[in-house]
Amino acid sequence: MFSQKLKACFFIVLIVGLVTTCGSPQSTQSTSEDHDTRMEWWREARFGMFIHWGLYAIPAGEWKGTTNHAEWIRTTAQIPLEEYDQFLGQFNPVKFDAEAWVKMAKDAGMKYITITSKHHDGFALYDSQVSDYDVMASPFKRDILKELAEACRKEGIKLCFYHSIMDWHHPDYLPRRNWETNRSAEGADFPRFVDYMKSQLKELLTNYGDIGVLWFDGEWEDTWTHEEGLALYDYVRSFQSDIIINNRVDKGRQGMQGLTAEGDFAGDFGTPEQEIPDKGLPGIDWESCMTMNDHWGYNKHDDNWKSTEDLIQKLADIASKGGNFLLNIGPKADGTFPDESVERLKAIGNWMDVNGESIYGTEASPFEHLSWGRVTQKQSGNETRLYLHVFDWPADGKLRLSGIKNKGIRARLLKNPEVNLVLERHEDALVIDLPMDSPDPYDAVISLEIEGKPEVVEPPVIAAEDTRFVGAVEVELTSETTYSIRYTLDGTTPVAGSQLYAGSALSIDQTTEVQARLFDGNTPVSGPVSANFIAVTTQAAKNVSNLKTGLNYRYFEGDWNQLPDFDKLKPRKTGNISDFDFAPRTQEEHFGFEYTGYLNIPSDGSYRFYLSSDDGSRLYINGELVVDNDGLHGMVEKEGWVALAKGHHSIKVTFFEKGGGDGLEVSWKGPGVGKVNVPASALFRK
Ligand code: FHN
Repeated sequence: MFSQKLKACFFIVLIVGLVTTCGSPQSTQSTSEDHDTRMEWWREARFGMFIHWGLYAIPAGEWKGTTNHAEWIRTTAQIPLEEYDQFLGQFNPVKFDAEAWVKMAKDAGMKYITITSKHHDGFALYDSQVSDYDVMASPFKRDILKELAEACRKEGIKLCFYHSIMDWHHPDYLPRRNWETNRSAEGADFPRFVDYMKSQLKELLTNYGDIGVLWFDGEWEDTWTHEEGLALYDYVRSFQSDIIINNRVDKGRQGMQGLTAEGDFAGDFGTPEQEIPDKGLPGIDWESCMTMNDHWGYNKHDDNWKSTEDLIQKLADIASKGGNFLLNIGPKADGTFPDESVERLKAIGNWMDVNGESIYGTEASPFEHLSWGRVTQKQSGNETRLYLHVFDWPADGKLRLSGIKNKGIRARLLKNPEVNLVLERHEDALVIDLPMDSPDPYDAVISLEIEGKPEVVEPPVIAAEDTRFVGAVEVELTSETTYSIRYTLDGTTPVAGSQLYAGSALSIDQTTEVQARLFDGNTPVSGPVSANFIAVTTQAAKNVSNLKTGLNYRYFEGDWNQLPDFDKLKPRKTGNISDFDFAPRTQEEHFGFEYTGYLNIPSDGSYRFYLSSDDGSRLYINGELVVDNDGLHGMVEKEGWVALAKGHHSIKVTFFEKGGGDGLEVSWKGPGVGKVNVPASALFRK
């Protein structure tokens, strides 16, 4: 009847998403047993501190009046090497206290610290015998990593190193920055750079004791190859066989979502950056790294701090998907942590003091989705302890854990563990009576012990082309189980007497809330799932004629941190182009485009549009903003929708690139059209 490994997913199937296929992020030599053994402490830890610190803390994000820089400042402000090296003579963090740093991490509940031994600027935070671009060449003259290693050993915290492959200082590193026109690459020898990098890694792996993780970065440039990545992985492990290495040692990382592509790519875990995977990926180790504000390195102007609530809920969300959370601190030039970081670390530590067991050593939730929060779990003998992370406290004091078949044994608040809460079964759910007020403003955790391993029955899936429709929409109800599906169209919860789904799609022609639920005969065995379908009317097509193929474009150059108002700028170039292409650009960074024209819509319907860009972009239809993907970021996708009548509609796409990678993809999905890039054949101009 029900196979535990088969679970219907609780979501509306709107598009056939790209399923991230992950290679087994293994080493080139290790077996899965070796991998599991090495990962044990890391999987137990779940929570670590990232530290981005170096010469860039001195300008603190500001350069000649621009204030949105950080650890990339040498590139984003295009500072010539000799000018940047002035910071070497100024680096003197007299308030640096390794013990205090490690205590703050430990008190926050963090089990490891990953610090930049060398970031892209090439400056080494330790005493390197193979470089004079290190902390010993600064007025500080103390081996920061040595002091941290001592303090970590004393406090039982794992010390880990972030090491950048990309190096903007070493003469042998290639490529040069494209704006460094006066810094010749004459004589540069990349293999000699690789030897230098390996010499520094040997220093880091032989002079600072056991290192937990080598966290590589800066692997994306073409000079670094898959073959080098495989070799570097084995090289590092030749010094410390138990060390863990992230997937940025090689070339398998898939952008900012960070997981490892299919193939023989080296790396022990995936590295989503500034984001959290939609759901856990069984058997895949991954760690989300995030800033507390918007910068990795210290920026004195950046006040966009994530709240303590947000950070604690992110920690719970990540753990509920089986991942680790690497939360960043960008220390100031004097060696202290920003006050706002200290404040958040303390608050997180207070929460971890009570609830740490719901994070450490837990595994991903057996539930696909819960409206009130997240779940983590730990097996203990033939029982399971489920940790219910309640973000939204139920107004009626009744917490429902739907679709669970197991017998409930005991429920207690971690904040008040000596009190057993009333635990009852009601139909498909275990229901826990809670006090009227939540004991924690951010995430109150309930420990629920159940018999055996979790047996969960996910609700049916409500599948449709879109939740908005013109005319009518076909809605299918599916489940991977063989339970029967009952549904309602009036927003009420399905009961034994509700309509039985006969297997053919429901045709909905007005705004309707559909609810569906699984039944074993007359007994509900899953919770309900609901979806709102909204009837919309189309925007009329434009009355245009004599159109030509392609788009008009205006090309701009400038240094922006968000999309500028291009109407207030003078374009460097204008013309027409077949589609959203960067061909007219004359430089790799600091440029922008505005594309305008008409989009030919094949049939009346509700259309979703998607923008994937690095950096920011926006899409307008008939003058209305439909997708807003503005900002400084990697290739991130945003979407929007609009109902359009068959015919031509005006389209405008704006884009800017600041620095680093760049890209722009404009795609759409509509009646009978799966998600595809907008074809040039649909683009027209006057
Ligand atoms: O370019 C770096 C950036 O400075 C920072 O170190 C982040 C943290 O993972 N990694 C790279 C951007 O993806």
